[in-house]
Parts: sequence; C-alpha cells; structure tokens
Amino acid sequence: MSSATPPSAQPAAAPTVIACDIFCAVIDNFGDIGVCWRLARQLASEHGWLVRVFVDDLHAFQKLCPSLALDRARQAIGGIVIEHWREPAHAGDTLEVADVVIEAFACELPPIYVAAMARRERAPVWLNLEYLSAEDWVADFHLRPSPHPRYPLTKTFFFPGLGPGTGGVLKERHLDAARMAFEASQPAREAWWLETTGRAPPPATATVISLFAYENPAVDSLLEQWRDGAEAVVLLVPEGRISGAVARFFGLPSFTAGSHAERDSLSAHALAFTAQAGYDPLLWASDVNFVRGEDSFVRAQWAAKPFVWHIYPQADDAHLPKLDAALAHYARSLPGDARNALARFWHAWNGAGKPDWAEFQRHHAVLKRRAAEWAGELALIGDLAGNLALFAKTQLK
Ligand code: TRH
Repeated sequence: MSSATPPSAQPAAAPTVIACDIFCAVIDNFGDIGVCWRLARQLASEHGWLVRVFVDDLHAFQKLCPSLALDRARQAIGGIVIEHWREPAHAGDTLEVADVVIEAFACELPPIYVAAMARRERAPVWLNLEYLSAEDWVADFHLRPSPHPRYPLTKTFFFPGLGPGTGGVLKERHLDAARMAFEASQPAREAWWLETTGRAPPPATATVISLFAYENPAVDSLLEQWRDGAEAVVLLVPEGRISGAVARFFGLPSFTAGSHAERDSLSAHALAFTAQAGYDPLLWASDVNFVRGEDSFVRAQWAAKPFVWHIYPQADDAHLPKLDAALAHYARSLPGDARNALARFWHAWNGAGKPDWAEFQRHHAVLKRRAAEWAGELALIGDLAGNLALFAKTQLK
C-alpha cells in the first residue's frame, strides 16, 4: 500500500490567477460602490485578478461608470464582470465561488453563496472590508479573524485606515504620475477648463475651490465670505446635494450642470457629475477641495492640496471622534496656529461654529506644504488593494 496522501486529502493547489467576488450593497450616495469599483479596477488592472462585482443599485453605479447598462443582469466592463445583485438571496446565475470573497461594509453575503463557500474544496479567503476610520483602535482590529458559527469558514476583518498597522487606503500605481503630468501641462489644464466649464482657466491670482458636500447650513456664510472677500474665488460645484443652496444664494431656480453665476469676488460654475476617473482632475485643478464621505476624502489626500472634509453624519454624532482622529493624523506636524485654524474650520463645516475663511486661508501656504508631506506619509502605509492582495495571497499559499 502506498503511503502517499490520497489525492482527495491533498490541499488544493494555490490558484494561478486569483478570482475575486466583491459584494456591495449601496446604502446611499456613491461611496459604497465608489470604493468597491475603485478596488475592483485596481485588483484587475494592477494584480491581474479576475474580478466580479455584485451590486444591488445599478443607478448609483452608473453615475460613476456611465457605460453601465441598467437593464442587464450581467455585463463586463474593462474585464470586470458586474452582476446585478437583485435580491439578498441572489448570488449570480452560476454559483462559482471565487478564491477571494470580499463582503463590503458588512453587507451580508447571500446565504446560498456562503453555503457554497463551505462546500468548496479549498475554502475561499473571506474578507469583510470595513468603512475607513482614522481612529487608533482600527489597527488592533485589522485582520482579526472571526470563525463562522456553523461552517468551517473564517471571515477576516479588513480595516482601511490612515495609520500604521491598518489596511491603508486605495491608491492606484499611476496616480501620482497622472497628477504631476496634469499639473505640469498648461495645455492639459486649459483643455480641462474648457471642457469642464466652457471657459479658459482663471488667472493665477484667483483661488479655485471645488465643492462636493452634503447639504450644509454653513455654506451660506461661506458663500457670503467668498463674495465679499478681497481675492477672486472660482467655485466649482459638481451637481449634487449642495447645489440647491448654491442656487438659492444666487437667486436661481437651480444650479444644474452648465450653470454659471457671479457676485462680486465670487464666480461659480456648476459641473456635470463625471465618471469616477474624471473626479481627480477636478481636485488637481483646484487650490482647495471640499470633499465628503470616504472615497473623495481619500482622493483629496492624494491630490496633496489643502482640503476640508464633510464627514458622513452618523447617529449620536458617532462621526465626530472620526473627524478628530483624521485631524490628529493630518494636522500632526502643523504649527499650532495653523492646526487650530484647520480644526476650527473642519469643525465649523461639520456643524460646530461658523467657518472663518480668512483665518483658514491665512495658513494656505503652510497647509499646502503639509498636504504634500502628508500624502508622502500616507503612502508609506501601502495602498489598500496591494495590502489586501498580499494578505489574500499569503492565505492562499
Ligand atoms: O457619496 P458619498 O457621500 O459616499 C458616502 C461615504 O462613502 C460614506 O462613508 C458612506 O457611509 C455613505 O456614502 C453611504 O462620498 P464619497 O465616499 O466621497 O463617494 C463619492 C464618489 O463619487 C467618489 O468615488 C468620487 C465620485 N465622484 C465622481 O465619480 N464624479 C463626480 O463628479 C464626483 C463629484 C464624485
């Protein structure tokens, strides 16, 4: 009798090309699918993975990815398969379980899919991708395993973060080079301004501000300060939840894409919501970026410009410690007066006090230097897709 292990008892070989399923339930807005789509594209293009995205809201997705068809149960875009996740139980018409299964933001996988994971010869690497938080506890919980109560499966919690020991945040390999090429090319910037606003770039003396935010009562005061200030402000407003307030300020019925309005020092353009890749150049073209949620907050950090964060509001003000935790990282090495001005401005933009633009802008040069330095520090943590791929590969060995 041979002493060799029978074939059925041998561990399955590690896959040569990794298949990955990402499940995404859209709660609201664009961040859930925004993060999943960015991650999917990076795992496919930079790591050569075969990626499928299950998403329940194709309308939200189509805003970021205009070539998406709303009426198709399954389609492929850029080599990534997209399944319309029609109901909680639906797991695609063919139940092929991937090597790596990513459950985004605790969206709960279809039970039929989990059962199939348990039947698979080699258990998949099962990751719960959490929301980003800069709080310190995140490093302790990152990569903690959680055994399934009934199946021989383990789910691992993958925590994005801004500090060492976390999963980091998403950053494409080409991103810095693309930004620097844009910043270095006058023709590229002129073409962007013409295409985006229908006009030539403003003079270098103007401060260009991008404004992506939720409804925000502080915006009225800020619009007044920009209108009455000594320096010219050019405001770029992607169509969205803050547009109504901008329209009211200018006495317009709406502020839809293509609208333009001026009052004294303030000149404002309403922009069409672009495909996801088109959002970065808006940040690069601006001197100060107002961002929100999760993904645009991360992009603003890579844009290496001063920015103001409208954090996603949570019940019982649970978001406020997260705002301060992000400030603690980002503002760490700023001189005291600039750090206080930044914190006061971020707090005011998130409901505590009145924003003081002049005080914030007084520190522009030092905030700009810090923004570039911080982008370098953040990059040292490694990018989330790379960190995730590395972890999955070590589990699949
Ligand atoms: O849309 P958001 O408010 O999403 C939020 C957050 O993710 C939050 O954490 C989550 O809990 C909540 O959704 C449910 O903000 P966020 O995360 O910045 O996502 C916006 C996406 O939209 C981002 O990927 C950038 C993209 N975008 C475009 O593609 N084109 C555009 O013109 C603009 C302005 C944004």
